[in-house]
Amino acid sequence: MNRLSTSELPHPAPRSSEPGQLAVEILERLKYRIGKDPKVAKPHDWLTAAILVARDRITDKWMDSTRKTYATGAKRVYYLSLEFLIGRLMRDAMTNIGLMDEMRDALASLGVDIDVIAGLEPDAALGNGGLGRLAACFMESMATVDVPAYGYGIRYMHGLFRQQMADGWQVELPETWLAHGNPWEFERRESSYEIGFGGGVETVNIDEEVQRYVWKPAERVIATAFDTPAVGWRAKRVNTLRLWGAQPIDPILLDAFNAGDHIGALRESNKAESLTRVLYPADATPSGQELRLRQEYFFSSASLQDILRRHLQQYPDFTSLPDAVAIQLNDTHPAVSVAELVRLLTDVHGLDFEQAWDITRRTFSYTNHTLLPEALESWPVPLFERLLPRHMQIVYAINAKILIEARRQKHATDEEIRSISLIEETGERRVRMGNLAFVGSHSINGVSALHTELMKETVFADLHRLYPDRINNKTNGITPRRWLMQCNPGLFGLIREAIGDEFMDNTEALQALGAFADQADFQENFAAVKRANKVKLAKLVQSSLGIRLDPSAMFDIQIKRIHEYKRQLLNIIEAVALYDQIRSHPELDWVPRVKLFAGKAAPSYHNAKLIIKLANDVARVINNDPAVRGLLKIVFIPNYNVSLAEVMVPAADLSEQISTAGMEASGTGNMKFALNGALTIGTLDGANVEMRDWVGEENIKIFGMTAEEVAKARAEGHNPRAIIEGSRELSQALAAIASGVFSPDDRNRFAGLVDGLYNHDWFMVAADFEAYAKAQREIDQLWTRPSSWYAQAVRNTARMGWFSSDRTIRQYAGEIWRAG
Ligand code: HBZ
Repeated sequence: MNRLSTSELPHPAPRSSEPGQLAVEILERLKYRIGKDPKVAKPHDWLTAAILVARDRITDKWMDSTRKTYATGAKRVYYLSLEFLIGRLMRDAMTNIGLMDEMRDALASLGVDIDVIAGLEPDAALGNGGLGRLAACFMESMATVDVPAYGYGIRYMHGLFRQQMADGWQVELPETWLAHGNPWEFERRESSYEIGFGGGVETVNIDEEVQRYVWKPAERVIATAFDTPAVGWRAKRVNTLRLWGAQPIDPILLDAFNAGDHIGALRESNKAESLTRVLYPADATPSGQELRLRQEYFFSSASLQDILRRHLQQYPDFTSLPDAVAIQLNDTHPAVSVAELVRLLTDVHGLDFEQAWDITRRTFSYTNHTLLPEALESWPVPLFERLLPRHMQIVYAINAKILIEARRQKHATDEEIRSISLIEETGERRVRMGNLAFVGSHSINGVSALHTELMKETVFADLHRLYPDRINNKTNGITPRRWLMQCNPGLFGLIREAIGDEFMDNTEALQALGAFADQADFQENFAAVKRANKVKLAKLVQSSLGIRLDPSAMFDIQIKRIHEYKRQLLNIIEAVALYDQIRSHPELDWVPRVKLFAGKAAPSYHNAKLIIKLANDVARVINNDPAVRGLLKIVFIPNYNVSLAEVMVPAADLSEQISTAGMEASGTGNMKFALNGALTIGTLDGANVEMRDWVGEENIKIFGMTAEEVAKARAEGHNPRAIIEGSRELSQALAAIASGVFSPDDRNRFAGLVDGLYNHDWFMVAADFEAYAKAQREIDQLWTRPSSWYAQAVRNTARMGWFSSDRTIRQYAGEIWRAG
């Protein structure tokens, strides 16, 4: 192969996957796109150059995919989500397009280590937690299973805050993922739409019978598209993630500027940019902020205008919309879309209300991710009316229609009418976004079997009685590319050696690994891979926190948002109890354990932040007590994000999935750990229930109250004080925490937290403690029998194939979207 020198390089460079050719292309991008000589190029420049090369290859496939969608007239799926928790894209995109090995060689030939530059790519953290990460897994799986899909969201300039620790307390710092630019995205100035806010509604008489409504917004901003390719496995298809940025109509108010008001001249500009400046960091308590509603409407309207424009390019009118288009609402955050589509179809495109409503309902479907009452979105009527006056009218019109139908056809009682109404009438009048999303959709799905059943019995009980065919289940999944192949190359290689390649295209073929579960030599190899992953995590902990971990100890990991219902507190209290036991019984054979935690708390969530401080306070005392002899270590790793999860998940021996039963809609971390050969200790909650069914109850440690028992205890009133007083271990642990053993500088710091357990214990921490501690000691016993432990671990990996998001997406496509 003759190598071209950069000086004789034709432009554009010919395409070949040969590493020498790739190296040429990298040098070409470095010179012409970044303007750097290789001699002075910084690691970041190499990263950008490598991404640009990969992006060009991807772009060819991208255009093929778009052409194919047009040519076949295939139905398009639109996934509307206020969050996409993507993480890094380089390894993902390059693996999926089959360029990873050649790129590694090409960069090496230029003296660049791909792992070093890959580590410089910032995480795109445009999401809070599970809901946003699910959207990212879905983008990859929709491309993989060949569904023509677009993700729509917001291009936040600042993603989820960076978490730092200051003396064990969480401190939030701004995140700046765009600081070095974003080589993945294409800005599309031509795809821009006007978005209005406020103002009033005028009526125009078209003729004697027909009236038209014209919304005259007081404020307007421009939404501009930024497109990022979403590459499917083996680059079968490349879809588009379209994120909206905001721009002012007048970037500078020249009159104001010329009058000397240089700050006021930027008013419009600042106002527009504030819309997309930052991701709201609350994951379970939607903030009642006006800016949040503005964000929701901004991205809903831009997305729908874009969808309608694309539709009219291919079809004469909108009667075909429900057959050509499926729009999935990711939780209620885009629910205002229901009213916006009705508005666009009636006011802008001249359809009558009945027709518009019929099209709307047949086009939308809605996914619910939570039953927590405080997390269900609703907006005060006065705010909604002021910001979106025309939408308020439409919400009333929809409500009237639904309520009349409910009374006349379904003989709904007054109480049922109150509960299904789009307007909350008790106390301050509010628009209920969950009810709006429900009535505006033909499908409403939960994200695990248990969660879906509870939806029918609780939040949507009355709507479900009226529309019994709408609620269905789609159990969540995870992409096996990121969460096995890429994050755990050791295990991936071992599996391939054992069972061949089929599982790479069909994750359920992992079943074949079950045959190896009891083989001693396979177990040894499996354990060696796990150990190597633990060594890698231990190095990270050593270098970032200066804590030395023994990789032969059991790595017991709980990583997720910090929330009372997820019960990190239960885990910490158990650690305190164990600490006490180790000190009281030094003669016993304690199993060495490292309990690792990571996760962010919503900045306004007082108790969650206190729980982080408690973890750090307890860690300091236990880790420095010589009496513990290193048998127990506690580590809280700051700034949890997707990239950190990619290191922690493969290194876990034990996965903590211990939410109060009935409260975790599904969980997806639970799936990642089990797929990577960790055993789970968990409650019968969310998808844990289905995981137990798949891996077998002998291969998962389930403990504690059921959802039914929790509901009963809450309804009948339970007595946590009696429970605590009945458990010596628990009362001693709580006494130690409450009296300041771990907080000598502020002995009362945790008194309130402990009081909450004595007085109401809403999350059943005390109620589940004994069962949890017992389950942990059984886990210790199993650990002392490595062949039994690894047999179970291998079976977990072998039996988790069903939890691939490819399966989930096939179910959405077949049963909800009727696409692909
Ligand atoms: O969605 C999570 C559920 O808690 C989890 O059980 C499930 O697996 C996952 C995917 O279905 N929910 C969230 O992550 N929710 C949010 O992040 C959220 C964000 C903003 C809000 C409310 C909730 O205003």
